[in-house]
Amino acid sequence: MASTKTISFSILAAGVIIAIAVLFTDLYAPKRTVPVPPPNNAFIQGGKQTIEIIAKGGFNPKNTVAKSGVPTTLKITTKGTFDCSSTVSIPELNIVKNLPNTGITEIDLGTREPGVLSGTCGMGMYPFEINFI
Ligand SMILES: [Cu+2]
Repeated sequence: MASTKTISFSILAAGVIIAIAVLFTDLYAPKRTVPVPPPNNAFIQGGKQTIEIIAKGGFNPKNTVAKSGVPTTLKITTKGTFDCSSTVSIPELNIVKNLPNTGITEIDLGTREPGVLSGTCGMGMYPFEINFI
């Protein structure tokens, strides 16, 4: 009977150790390396609109709602971006731009009519959209 108790205790101890290990793994997990854009990534200041997008493993946020009829600059931030989202393509504006691996690139979008402006990475596999309303 003593051995049954010992086994039960061993199982319990193992469970506790696993639980602690899981907890610590979570606590010490590497922090997110992809920078997070502000919740509202399109803002107007002094009559001009700025849209902020982060390019790294795609474009974030993928969908932006912005105002039409306002001169607009697209501000793309790269941070250690070595994938193909370091090239941005906006076909409607005939824009293909190589971004620095780390830095900020401003692209003048002009004053847009209502509608969706689409962009992609250099290879066309990471899409993003700006919906001008
Ligand atoms: Cu791509």
